[in-house]
Amino acid sequence: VQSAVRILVTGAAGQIGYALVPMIAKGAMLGPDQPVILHMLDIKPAAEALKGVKMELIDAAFPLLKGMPLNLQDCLTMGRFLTSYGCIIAGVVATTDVAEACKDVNIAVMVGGFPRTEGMERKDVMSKNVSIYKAQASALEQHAAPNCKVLVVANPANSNALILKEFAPSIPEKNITCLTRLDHNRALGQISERLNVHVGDVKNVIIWGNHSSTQYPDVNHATVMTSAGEKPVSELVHDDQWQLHLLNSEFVATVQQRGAAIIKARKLSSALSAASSACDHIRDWVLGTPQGSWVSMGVYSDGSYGIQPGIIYSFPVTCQKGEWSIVQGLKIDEFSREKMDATAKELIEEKSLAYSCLKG
Ligand code: NAX
Repeated sequence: VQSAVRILVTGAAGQIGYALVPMIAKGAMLGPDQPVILHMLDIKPAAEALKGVKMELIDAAFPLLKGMPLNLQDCLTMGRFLTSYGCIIAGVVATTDVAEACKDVNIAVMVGGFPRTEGMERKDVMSKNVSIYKAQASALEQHAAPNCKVLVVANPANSNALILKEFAPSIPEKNITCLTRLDHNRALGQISERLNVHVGDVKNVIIWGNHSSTQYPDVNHATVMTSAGEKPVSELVHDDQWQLHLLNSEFVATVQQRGAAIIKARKLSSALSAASSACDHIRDWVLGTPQGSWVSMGVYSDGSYGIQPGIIYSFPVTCQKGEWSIVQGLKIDEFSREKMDATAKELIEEKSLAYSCLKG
């Protein structure tokens, strides 16, 4: 048996958490053979709901959560379960204590946050989340395993990740990322639907910038595998009613507004697709992207493509041996340049808002 990986999910009693933890336990994040110890954190008012999630995880009898003999200290911290063989095993920590939740975690998926409710100003939401992410950064800094990989899902995702980076200086900046993979997957899904091709045959869309409505979903480099070989999406849409110019208008707007469309239809925000994308993000980061394809991740800008360093910006990346690298040398046309700069500008503004919230 491989040694277990500890995965923290914050906001685990929420709707994304509820969809995410079973996916992790079934192997969607790290593969079907990797045992995991799930650390689930939520706040005190959600403690009962969190307990319920833990009960369901036990009831689902997921093999990856079980069968791991641990040392006595682990068992005492995490509660005890008896296997049919009578040995002590443990696989789930459910807690409202942030230090306990962060203890020795190898991967942290930060879903918990303060939601924007009706009538709330942007600054108020930012202020609430900045303080949550400052506190959780310190807890990860003190208690997580060295080289812990962090994925921030909670909004404003890019700025929350930036605050986390600032207040967890011992975690390498390359280890702190935010989720734009849902937007990436939405773009793949749109192309697949519109061109009537298998989504697995579409690749290399890009989400540039912020996980907000200023994001720029870019299909200029996207391709589809056809019976005649790999074809650029732009070439294929010529033969379709979905005209090329729509790629720069309707397609961009559909992807940017997809979250709002889900809320309108479901009366709740995206949960299963967000959870599944979080698994995709970590899986590709840890296990690598397939040869010739890239994915979108919110990462700390190093100045690539003229994007100001010091913000967390979504770029196309490839991953190998647990490290991401920004895909270099892509041709950027004038239209794209404008969109990429507009979303960077929004992130720079968000950064100064976040810092003004920190000062109080
Ligand atoms: P829910 O409100 O259902 O769940 C959030 C959970 O976080 C709740 O259980 C709450 O008690 C908990 N929480 C609040 N403060 C906490 C803290 N300090 N520590 C630990 N837990 C805390 O929201 P849900 O629909 O699950 O969405 C979670 C977050 O993901 C939201 O911020 C949402 O905006 C964001 N999203 C981000 C996406 C992305 O692609 N980056 C897409 C989906 C989603 O909208």
